[in-house]
Amino acid sequence: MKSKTLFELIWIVAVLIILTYAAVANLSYLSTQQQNIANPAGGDPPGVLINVTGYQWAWQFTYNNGTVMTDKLVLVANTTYTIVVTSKDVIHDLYIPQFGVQVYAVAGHPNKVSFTPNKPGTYIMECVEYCGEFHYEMRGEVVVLS
Ligand SMILES: [Cu+2]
Repeated sequence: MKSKTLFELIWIVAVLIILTYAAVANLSYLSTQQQNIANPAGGDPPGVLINVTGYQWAWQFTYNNGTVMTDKLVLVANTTYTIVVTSKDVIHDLYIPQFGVQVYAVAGHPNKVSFTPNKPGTYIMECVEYCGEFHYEMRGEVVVLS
């Protein structure tokens, strides 16, 4: 065997060892990271549950007591809420900038986010994922009562 061929074989084996190590390390790490941040592991979601459905082109908020509101979310200050966000059609993205809340609305994949508003007032919310002709109408207000 020529030394050039031997060198190439060693080089190929070394690269294969490095790539195999990287693949195994990545896969074992990823297997521990299956939940995303919006769906923390374990336990009941904290606070009051509100179901949120995005559709072309509005947001619908359904409270525990059956009350349904469109493009308006009314909350009470210093209460913890968990919103469960989904979509009836295309992907939307609920954004409440002053709360630091942004969550994708994906049909068949409810995403949860918990937050506790602590300052009464009126805030804006909007869809920040282009979702069709009247995307710009998917905006509303969040009213936080004292
Ligand atoms: Cu939208």
